[in-house]
Amino acid sequence: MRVTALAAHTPEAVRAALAARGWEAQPAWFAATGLQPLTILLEDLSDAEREALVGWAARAGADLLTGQGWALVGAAASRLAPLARADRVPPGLASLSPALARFLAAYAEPPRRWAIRGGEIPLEQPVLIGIVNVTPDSFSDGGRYGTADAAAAHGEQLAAHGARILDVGGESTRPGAGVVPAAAEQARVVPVVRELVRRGLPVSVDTRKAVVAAAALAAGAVIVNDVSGLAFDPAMGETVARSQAALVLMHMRGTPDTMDTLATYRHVAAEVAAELGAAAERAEAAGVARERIALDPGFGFAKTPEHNFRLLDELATIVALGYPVVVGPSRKRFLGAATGRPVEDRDRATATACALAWERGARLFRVHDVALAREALSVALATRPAT
Ligand code: PMM
Repeated sequence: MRVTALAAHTPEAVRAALAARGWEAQPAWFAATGLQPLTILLEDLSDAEREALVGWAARAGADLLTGQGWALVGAAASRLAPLARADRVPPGLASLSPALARFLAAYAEPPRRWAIRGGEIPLEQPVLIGIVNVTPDSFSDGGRYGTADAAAAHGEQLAAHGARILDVGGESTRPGAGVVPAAAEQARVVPVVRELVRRGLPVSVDTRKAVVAAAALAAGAVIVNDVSGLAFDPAMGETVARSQAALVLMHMRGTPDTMDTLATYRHVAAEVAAELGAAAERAEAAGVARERIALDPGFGFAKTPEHNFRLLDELATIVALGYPVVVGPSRKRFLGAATGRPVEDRDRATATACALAWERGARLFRVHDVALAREALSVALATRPAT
């Protein structure tokens, strides 16, 4: 007998093994995704639910680790599936079904498109978002583009390097930064948005303020990138909903002024996922359509280097929420912590982080050096096409 261990971190190895043995493409794919090992963390369980879970796991042959109010369930996706069906779920576990059904649906069918104002962005290939900062004090490129024309020319160059979207920001969000008055931020951002739109380029506006977002949208922006995840300005959700723009909800805690003191997590990936899930619910309650929302773990915002690396490695937990995932590791301090490189020499580390994030399910990449990230992502794409 010959024994070969297959790679288990994607369904691909099983699919290929079945295809090599004569299985048709579609059944091979279904069988491979069904065999995929999944682990889910259940919290806020009652004693009765925990007992019902122990009984089910013993019958289903699932692995279970459990403590007061929580359980970790490990099983093949096909074994977990009955728990997600109202007609198949064992008595006592009904409250589990809706959330598990949402997760399994997103796992089986990840979003293939992101709806933006006036169109959509396919997610089969990495989507590069080029950074156009028009701030005098951003941590890596502050003060570089003094006029709208210079900033727009830079944006055009990023587009030539492969940026699908240009993200224009007029307020530095580096640690400790204060709030820029809305009028000043608007005066920085709007002329650049207008100029990029005139050149035919899709623009995202990086702002926490509804009035700035509204002005940028009026100038032709199609996406709002809110680093506060709708927590800063109560009017933001409705402003985005009314315009039918797309919305990036980034995770942070507090404000750039206070965030470093709030980098306290017991389990960073699970907590960030829960907080982003709540932000998405707020956005949907304000009227933003689900297919217009993308989520971003917010590298560097209220996170230590260790938190950022845990989050990067466990990005699949954010992806499992079922929205397109954006990452913005570009030139950030945690990459310096790993490489010893200063801020102006972190583009290779950024490109590597992007490739790792693609592998874990991120689809959009907000970077300064588009050409380098694109090159790294083309290798990641060739290794692991989007499924
Ligand atoms: N990082 C910064 C600003 N805006 N937006 C999103 N969606 N994700 C990020 O990680 C992010 C962001 C700070 O970096 P910069 O000063 O280089 O723009």
